[in-house]
Amino acid sequence: MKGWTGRLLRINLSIGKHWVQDLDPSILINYVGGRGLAVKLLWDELPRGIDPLSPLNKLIIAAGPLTGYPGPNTGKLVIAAKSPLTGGYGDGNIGSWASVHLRKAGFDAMIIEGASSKPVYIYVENEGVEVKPADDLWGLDTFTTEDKLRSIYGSNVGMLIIGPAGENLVRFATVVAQKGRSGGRPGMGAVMGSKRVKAIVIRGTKPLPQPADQALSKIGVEADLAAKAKQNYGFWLRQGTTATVEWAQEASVLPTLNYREGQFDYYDKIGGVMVEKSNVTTRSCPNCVMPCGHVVKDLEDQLSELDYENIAMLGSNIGVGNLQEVAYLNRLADMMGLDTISLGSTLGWAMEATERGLIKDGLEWGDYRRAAEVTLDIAHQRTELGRLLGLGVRGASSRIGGGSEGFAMHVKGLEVSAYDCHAAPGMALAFATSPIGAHHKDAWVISWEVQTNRFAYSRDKVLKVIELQNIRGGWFEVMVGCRLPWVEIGLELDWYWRMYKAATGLDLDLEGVANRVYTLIRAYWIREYGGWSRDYDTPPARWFKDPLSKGPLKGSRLNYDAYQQMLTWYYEARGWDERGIPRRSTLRRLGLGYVEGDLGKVIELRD
Ligand code: PTT
Ligand code: SF4
Repeated sequence: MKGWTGRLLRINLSIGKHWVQDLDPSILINYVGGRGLAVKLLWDELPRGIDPLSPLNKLIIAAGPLTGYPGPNTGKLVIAAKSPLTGGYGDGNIGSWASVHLRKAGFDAMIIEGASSKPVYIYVENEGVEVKPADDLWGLDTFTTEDKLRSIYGSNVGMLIIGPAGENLVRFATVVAQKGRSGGRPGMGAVMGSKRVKAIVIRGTKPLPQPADQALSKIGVEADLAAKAKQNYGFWLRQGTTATVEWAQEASVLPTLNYREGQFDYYDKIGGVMVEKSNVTTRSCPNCVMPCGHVVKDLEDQLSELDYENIAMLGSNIGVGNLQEVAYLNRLADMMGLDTISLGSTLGWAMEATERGLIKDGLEWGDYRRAAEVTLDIAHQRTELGRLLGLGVRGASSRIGGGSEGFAMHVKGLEVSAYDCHAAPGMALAFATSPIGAHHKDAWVISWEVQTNRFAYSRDKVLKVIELQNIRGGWFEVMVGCRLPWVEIGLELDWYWRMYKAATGLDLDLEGVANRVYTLIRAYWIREYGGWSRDYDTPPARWFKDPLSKGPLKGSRLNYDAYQQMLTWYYEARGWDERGIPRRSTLRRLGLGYVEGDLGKVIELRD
């Protein structure tokens, strides 16, 4: 195979062995890499119903056929496992030199299985694997851990690290790289922690696999130049994703006070303009043509790398209207290895529960100092409150009850990313049908939606959600490059098809791959949940029940029946029945007939 290394590195910590396996070419063609390869491996290898934090879970680290080659933003990887936060399929997409080094070590993917009895870190240098004691690293934050490992291995390695949150199995612990890249929202850091792996350090010294066409480098360089020539490029370099704060305020979708409102009085104190003024440097993933990591100094004069989601969730959503305070909370999350979206949502939920008298000695809106204390408490699991909130909003609300489920902002257990959907039914559908829970990564339909008829519950909107899911979740997550050149500055998708063809010699069947991957992920959830309900594909109750109380869209809320109609259209277009279960005919058409047996054991399949 051209473009792929065609090899997988498997490390079993329980038996202390590792070995290299060839990847079946038909799997690479049909599932490509990244998320596609990950879900295929998890479906095939995980027994049904395992505890995600047991040694039976497997952590998949997967690159794709363009990873590392010259071209726009090819330095990312997917990290996936059965999620301890949702109980379904979980993944994240992280920028790290580990992606390029993995491929230069000769692998498209790596599986970590079993568990070590003691804290360890893993060092991979080409085929050589060493599992080393990590007693002196265990308990350290991700920044200190990176410094210590760099003092041993130098700068020419890639690293994936967990913080105390991952060690303590916090359900929304992530994996961190480069002191500010964080991936694996649905608890991939906790899965790594359950295996007692503090860090993975990779050094690859081999050439990347031969592409099918030597013109690949030329196409990649031309694509980089085309990105730099885009009209929006200069503005992007100044503000990156943080400009979304002002846009979200204008569109009344900026999550505010636990998604009660879509506008925040102090948005301009935490927005893109403020970030631009405060910026001290910019960071990026490998091979990035348009760096988006805007670094500012926080309250303690330390560096903190900001993106839109961090600002909205640790700012407006919890009532903090000061950039240095937001940056401080963000840095703590990065050091602890906590997902900022889930953290901001959980803190917002706890603030509302405190206000309603459901939590004693909780925390007040806007109190960043208490929010910082609680963040550290969650990461270290010190008190009852920290342990409660470490479960995420679904777990915490089901534990304390009292109606708190009604303001727990999640879908399938994953906290909603930073877009309020009281007046955005298309985005609500995108969150509710995202294959990992309420993440925006699969379909950020909201910018299109607010420019068109945002109040419509139309079939067109449903088809737009699917179109975006297939490109974003079904292409960028399987090829594993960063989608921002396309989304944010308008780089044409054709560049990616050309690069894929030059790397692999194959024409991309986008629809086929995306539908196959989406349907296999759906099958995985059904197998793990032991059935399915439309409620799982329905957004949080708050957006239906509690209208916006102020702003230009005052009174707006979602219509439940109209939403359910959209969901029915969604299922039809995906070839799933009205319960949300893939039809037999769909499974067979997509080459997924092999799941029928397992799926048929938990639910009746229809033709
Ligand atoms: C992503 C999610 C996002 S999406 C953000 S900000 W965003 C939050 N960032 C966090 C952070 O930082 N620290 C922290 N402790 N937790 C964080 N949680 C949140 O994680 C990220 C960028 C961004 S910035 C976005 S939109 C794009 N996401 C991509 C994606 O999902 N797929 C893809 N093919 N390309 C993408 N490009 C962009 O990558 P998750 P990263 Mg992230 C400080 O991982 O789990 O998907 O969650 O990986 O390297 O940090 O890049 O306004
Ligand atoms: Fe990484 Fe941002 Fe560049 Fe994408 S745009 S590759 S997320 S630095």
